[in-house]
Amino acid sequence: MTTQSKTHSSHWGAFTAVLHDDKLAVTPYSGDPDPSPLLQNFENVLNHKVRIATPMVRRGWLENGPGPDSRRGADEYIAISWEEAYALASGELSRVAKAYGPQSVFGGSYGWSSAGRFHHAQSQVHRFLNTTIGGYVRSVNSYSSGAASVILPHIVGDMNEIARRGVSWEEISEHTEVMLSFGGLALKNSQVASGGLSEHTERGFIDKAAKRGTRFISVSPLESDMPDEAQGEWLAVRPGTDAALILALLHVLKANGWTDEDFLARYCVGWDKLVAYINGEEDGEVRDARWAAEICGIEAARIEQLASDLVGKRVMISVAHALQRAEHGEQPVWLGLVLSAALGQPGLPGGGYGYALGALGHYGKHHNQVSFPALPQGQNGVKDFIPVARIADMLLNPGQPFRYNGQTLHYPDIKLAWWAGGNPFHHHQDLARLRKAFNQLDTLIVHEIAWTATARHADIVLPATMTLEREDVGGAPTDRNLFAMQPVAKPFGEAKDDYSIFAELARRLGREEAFTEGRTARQWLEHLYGQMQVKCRQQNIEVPDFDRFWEQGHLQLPQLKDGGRLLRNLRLDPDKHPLPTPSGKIEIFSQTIADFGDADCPGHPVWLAPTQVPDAATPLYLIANQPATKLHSQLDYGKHSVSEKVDGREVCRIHPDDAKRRGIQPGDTVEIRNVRGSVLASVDISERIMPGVIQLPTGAWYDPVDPQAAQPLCRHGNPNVLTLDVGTSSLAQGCCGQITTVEIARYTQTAPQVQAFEPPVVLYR
Ligand code: PGD
Repeated sequence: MTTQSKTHSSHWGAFTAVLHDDKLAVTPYSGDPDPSPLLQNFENVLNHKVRIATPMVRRGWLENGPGPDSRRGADEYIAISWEEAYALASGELSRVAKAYGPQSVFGGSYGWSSAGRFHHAQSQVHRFLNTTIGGYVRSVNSYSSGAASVILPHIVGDMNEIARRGVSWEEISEHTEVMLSFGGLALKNSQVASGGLSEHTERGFIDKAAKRGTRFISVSPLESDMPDEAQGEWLAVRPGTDAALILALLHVLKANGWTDEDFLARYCVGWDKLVAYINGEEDGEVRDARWAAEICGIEAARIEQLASDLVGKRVMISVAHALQRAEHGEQPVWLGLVLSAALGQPGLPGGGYGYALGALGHYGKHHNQVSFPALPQGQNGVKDFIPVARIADMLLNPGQPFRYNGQTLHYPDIKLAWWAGGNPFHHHQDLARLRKAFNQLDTLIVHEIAWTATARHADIVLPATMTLEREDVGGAPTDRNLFAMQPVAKPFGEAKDDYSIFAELARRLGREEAFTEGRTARQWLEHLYGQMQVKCRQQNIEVPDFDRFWEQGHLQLPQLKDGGRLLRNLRLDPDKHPLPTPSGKIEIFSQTIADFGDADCPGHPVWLAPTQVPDAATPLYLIANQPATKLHSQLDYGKHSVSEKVDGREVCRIHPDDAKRRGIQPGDTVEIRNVRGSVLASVDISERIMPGVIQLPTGAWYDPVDPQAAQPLCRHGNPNVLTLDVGTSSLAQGCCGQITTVEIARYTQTAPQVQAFEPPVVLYR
C-alpha cells in the first residue's frame, strides 16, 4: 500500500514522504538548494528492531524498589502495559515530591529532541513538572555553547546578537575580503539547525564569496573543516591553542602600529590592560609570535605573515563552537572579538566578528518578522540549577559547593531524574563516571524512540513516537518556511507522543487541566498557530487560516534583514546605542569578571595551558567533533549513518606518519585508549589531519562490552568514553568534550561485533 505524499520537517531539512508498504521514500523540499544526505536516515528507521514497542521497567528496580543501583546499564527489562507504567511513574513522582520536594527532581532533560514546535520533548517535561509538582531542578546553557553563552554577555552584552543575529552570509558574500575562521566552517555542522532548516544556503554563499575573491583561511587541526568551495588556506593549529595564536596576532599588530587605536578607544574598554599583558608587563612573558609558535605549532614567520595579511582589509573573524568546548574555552571566544576590534572591523559591512558562524544552520541567516510561539512551560518554583554539563558532578556530590558566573552555589540532592528528548550517554563526557552518577539516583525515567544507552540505564522506559508518527508544526526563527508536519505512519507498537504520556500522568496526579488546559495536541497546534496569526495581523502579514495551512503543507514568512545590528549601531552612535555591557562598550577588560576573583578566568583574556596535553602514555590529541552522517546520536541506526561505518564501527582519522609509526594499515580495527577507558573504531589514514592528532566523531551509540567495568571498552566507537568531565572554567562550567589525549594501536584480537542496535534482554510476561 502506498500512502499519500505528506509534508514534514526535521532539524536537517524539510521534505515530503511517502510510505510504500513498510518503506519510506523521502524527497527533499524542492526549495532547498543543497539538501542534506541526513534525510536518508529516515528511510529505514520506522520499524527498526531497536525501536521500543511497549513500556518497560528495569528488573532490579521492579524487584527491589527505587534506590541507588549499580546494575543500571547492565540489567534486563520487563515489558509492561501502559496502565502499569502510568501507575509506576506517577506513583514514584508523587513519592519523591512528597518526601523530598520538587528540588529533588532533576528535569533539565537536555537534548535536541526532534523538530516540531509543540512536541518539543524538553518543553513537555518542563511543563509537566511545573504543573504537577510545582517545579524541578533545571539546567542552564547548552553543550553547544556552554562557555560562550556566559562570557559573551559580559564582553559584548548579548550572545544572540553576535551569533544568530550576527553578520549575515549574504553580507559576507558581498563585502568580506578575508574570512578568518578559527575552527573552520564545516558544512557538516551548518547542515543542521534546531527546529528546522529548509534552505541550506552556506555552500552557495561561500562559493559566491570565493568567486568574488574572498580569501578564506581556516585555522584548525583538520583540513576538512573548510568546504572545498571556499578554495581556502589551511593553517594547522595544535588543538586547544588558538588563544595563544590570537594573542600573538595582537602582539604583531600592536608592535607594527597596525591596530585601529581610534576604534579601540571609542568603542572598547581595557585595551591598555591587554597590551600590558601581551607585552609581558605583568609577568615578563612576552606573548609574541615566537612564544605562540612553541604552543600552537605554527611557525612564527607564518603568524607574522597572517597578521599583516589582515591589515587594511575587510576582515570577518569567526570562532566555532568547538573551540569553546574545551578547557578555558572562554578565551578564544573573547580573543576572536578582541582581534576584530583591534582591526577596527566590528560594524563595517561584511566585517567584524561572528561567533559560531557556520557551526549551525541558524547563524548568518535572517530572522522572521514573526515567529511561531513555543509551548508555554509554566512557572518553576525551584530556584536550584546547574550549568548543564555539571550533571555527573551534581549527582555524585550533593550539597557540595561549586563556582558559576561569579557565584558559589551548591549541588542539590537529586532522587529522581526525568529525561525526554536527550541522550546523555551520547552527549556527556567520561561515560563510566556518568554511569556511576546515574547509579546514585532512586529512579531514572526516560521517554525514548529507541534503545539508546540512556534508555538502557532507565528504570522506567516510556516508548515515544517519532515525528513521522504524529502531527506538529516545524519552524525556526531563522527559517522563513513554516511546515505542517503531517503524520506519515502509524505509531510504532504502542508508542505514544510525549504530550499524551504526560497528559495521562497529569490526570493521575490530579493536574490534568493545569497541564493540558483542556486541549488535545491538534487543538494546541491550532491555538499556537492562532497566536502567530494575531502577531501577523498586527504587522499586516497575511497568512492562511490553520486548515488551509495544514492542507497546503507550508507557508512562507517575511524576514528582517538586521543581521549585525548590535555592532553596526554601536559604531553609528555609541551614546545612542551603547552595548548592554557595564561600560556600554566592548569589554576587552571586564571589571565584573575580574571582581569574581576566579584565577581560571581573569578580567582580560589570557593564555592558560590546558591540563590535557600529550604525554608518554597518551601521546596524541583526540578531536571528538560533530559527526557528518547524523545529528549527534540521532538515528545512528539510519541508512546513511550505517552506510558510512566500516565493519559496523565509527571511523577515526589519523595522519599517515602516526599510522606508520604504529603499524596501522587502512581497514584495520584500532583501539583508542586512555585512563578512562577504550573504544574500538575503524580507521581512515589521511593527510587532511595534522600529525599528532586523531579524530573520532561523536554519535556512535555507546556499546560497552562490560557496562559495569571501571574502564569500559566501547566496541562501536563512542569518544565520550575517553573525554574528561571537567568544566571549561569556574566562570561558565561549560562542557570540555572536544579535546582529550589518547594512544591508538591496531586491535589484534578478534574484534567483538557491534551490539548497539540490538535491543536489551526483554522479558515478556
Ligand atoms: P541527540 O542525539 O540529539 O543528542 O546531545 P543530545 O542529547 O541533544 O539526542 C536526542 C535524543 O532525543 C535522541 O536519543 C532521540 O532519539 C530522542 N528524541 C528525538 N525526538 C524525540 C521525541 O519526540 N521524544 C522523545 N522522548 N525523544 C526524542 C547533543 C550534545 O552533545 C550537543 S548539542 C553538543 S554540541 C555536544 N557536542 C559534543 C562534542 O562535540 N564532543 C563531545 N565529545 N561531546 C559532545 N556532546 C554534546
